[in-house]
Amino acid sequence: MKLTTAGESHGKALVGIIEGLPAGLELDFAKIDADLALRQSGYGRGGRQKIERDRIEVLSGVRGGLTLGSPLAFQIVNADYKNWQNVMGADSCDFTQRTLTKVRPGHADLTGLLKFGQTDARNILERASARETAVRVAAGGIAKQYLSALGVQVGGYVKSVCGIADGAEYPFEKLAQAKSRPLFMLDGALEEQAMRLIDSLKEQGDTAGGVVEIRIHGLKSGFGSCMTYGEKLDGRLAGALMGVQAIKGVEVGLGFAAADLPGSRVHDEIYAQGGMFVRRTNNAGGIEGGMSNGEDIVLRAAMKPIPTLMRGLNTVDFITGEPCRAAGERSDVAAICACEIILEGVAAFTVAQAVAERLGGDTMAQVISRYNGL
Ligand code: EPS
Repeated sequence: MKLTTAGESHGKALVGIIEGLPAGLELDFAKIDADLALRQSGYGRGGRQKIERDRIEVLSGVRGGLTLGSPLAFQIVNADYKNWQNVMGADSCDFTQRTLTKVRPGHADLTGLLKFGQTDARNILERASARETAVRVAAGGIAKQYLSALGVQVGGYVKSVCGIADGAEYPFEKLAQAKSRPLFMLDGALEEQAMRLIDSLKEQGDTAGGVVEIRIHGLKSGFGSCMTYGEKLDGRLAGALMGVQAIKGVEVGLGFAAADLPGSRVHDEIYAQGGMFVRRTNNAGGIEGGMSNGEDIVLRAAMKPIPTLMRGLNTVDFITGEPCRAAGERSDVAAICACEIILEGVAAFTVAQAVAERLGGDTMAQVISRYNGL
């Protein structure tokens, strides 16, 4: 299973193509649109989300709600394109409009300009923009439905916003409640503090990041492999999550905390119970030897603060070489809720890939029967 994405932030549309889906997977597009709406939501988002109403429009690979086994192509139209046609038009455009040369520290602007031999960071930022993640949410929504047919669920919540951290652990069933909250946090008092912090950062023209926890629930053991490094499920998930804009760190299970503890307090002891192997803790985060072990897969990812600050950071104009403040037209103060739903989708797609590699299957019925036979 493979996903290709295309599209610029203010171009006509974002596009995705998924190859390798089996035939006969029933798709509920309303659920995918619900995830797309969640990506646009959350306290601290900026003006762009008032313009867009992201929806998946399937172009090929599905008939009457059932996949055909052919490449599934889809688009998410950029409503803002009508305001940018003269700047972003593929056939003709005005290169003197909406140029960006006051390169933003922390963004792709400067390194992208140097690498691709450009003079206007518009040619870099349009693709580097996190708007591309809408495609990964839609593809992740399809992967969630593939996994759901096998009884595997994906959930998550926001654990911290700019240092305001929830140290509690929650059962998987509780995580869904986060989606109806303003910052996808599960502790109301901490969430309130985080919202006030976002308010004050907004006043100061500043931005915030945070930490998100993602869980995969109900996956049988043995997905991924200990035999080759490229097949290790933890490596693949970490790589996929790190491939999302603004992610600077990923942990599995105890993660970095495991390095500070003796082995006796880290490794999940194994017991026999009713003819089954069971563990009473899940410090490994559901992955041992690069393979799922049947426990919840627990991933945490750190999102850096958004690099477009309305107050501007010190930088240098790429063309004049003069010191200046970095560009900042409109931006999100925090996009941690978007990050949560994006990472759910990316994790779901990565697990679906591992399932498809192990089980194959031309039809969804074959995939289900092979999974049930494990
Ligand atoms: C985004 C849309 C963009 C940014 C954001 C993600 O909107 P705008 O038209 O205001 O640039 O808000 O892009 C970035 C974070 C970035 O680094 O470029 C979206 O829909 O997610």
